[in-house]
Amino acid sequence: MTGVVPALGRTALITGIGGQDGSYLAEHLLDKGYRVVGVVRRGSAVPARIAHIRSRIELSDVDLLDEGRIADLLLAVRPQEVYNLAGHSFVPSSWERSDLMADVTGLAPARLLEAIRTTDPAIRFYQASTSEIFGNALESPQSETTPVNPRNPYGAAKAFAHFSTVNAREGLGLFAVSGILYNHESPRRGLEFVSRKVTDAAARISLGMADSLAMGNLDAQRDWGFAGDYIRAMWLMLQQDAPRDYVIASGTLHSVRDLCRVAFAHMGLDYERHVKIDPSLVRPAETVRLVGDPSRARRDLGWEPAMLFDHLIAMMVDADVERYRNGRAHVGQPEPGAG
Ligand code: G4F
Repeated sequence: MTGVVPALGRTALITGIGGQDGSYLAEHLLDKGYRVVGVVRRGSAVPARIAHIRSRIELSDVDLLDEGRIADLLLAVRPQEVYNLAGHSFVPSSWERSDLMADVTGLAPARLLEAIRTTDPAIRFYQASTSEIFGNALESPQSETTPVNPRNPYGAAKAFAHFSTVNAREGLGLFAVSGILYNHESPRRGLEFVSRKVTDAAARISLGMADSLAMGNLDAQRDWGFAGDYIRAMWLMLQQDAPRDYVIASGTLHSVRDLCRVAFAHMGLDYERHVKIDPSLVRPAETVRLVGDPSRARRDLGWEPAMLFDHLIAMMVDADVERYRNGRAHVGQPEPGAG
């Protein structure tokens, strides 16, 4: 790996740099003058989401299941900050191979923390946690003190990673934080996720390329925000004097029906004429009313989401329409194993 260390002299390592959040975070850190090193899946081509910044970042394909190689990578790169964003993130596919989910999403963060402890305990570590750890939430809205109660293999693996991070902080004294992020979307979101599935369909239907959209539970509700806002919070968490966990959320619930209504209306369409329910897409163990209370982030980090729901969805529809009109490459192909 080669690269000029910028004047700021700080280096960040991002696992999962080729994903939605990794690509936005890499841009953010480059803008701040960081040297950025990314870990990508072994043998994969340079992901489309980071093609535009490829010449400004360094990439490594270290296997996150191999603790020895992770330690070697840390010694070679010498980062001050590590952002662990790698792992599978599509909830339904976690039921198919829960063992793989546990290995990559659950255990890899523990291996990273152990490698940090043995190579350079001054490294600041960010773990991408999720509202799915609250699962069948015991209170609403959820905050950093809400009991963890996951409802699927993905949430269970993330809960293990979350507690590994808390324990590394409280037991080993590492600067390790867990960002408990609620759903966050963008034009770079994978097409298997509901926001992008709907905005892509609204674009195709408005352009006469399709006529209908098969959906699961329209009454499911989520707390949705813009990924570009949420990665700012990740960075802010690692700039604090003391490490703490933070809920990052909009604090507002919308239904999947609202999402369809807003996306289709943006193109002058009535969603009820195009959306069909496919019972096979309805999830057996749906998490209910996951809505976050981001008060601690607002208070400590000065963080606020800048983009609200309607604007976010309209922006995503516009991006999909433009992509089809210009025949541009498709960003956000479903991740391996996604249904
Ligand atoms: O977009 P989704 O697939 O996201 P989900 O399951 O909430 O998970 C996302 O957010 C979590 C919290 O940040 C992350 F931990 C996770 O990694 C991922 O990023 O589904 C959202 C909602 C669900 O209630 C689902 O049942 O949309 C509902 N839904 C209804 N019809 C659908 C569909 N979801 C999908 N993907 N496809 C549908 O046809």
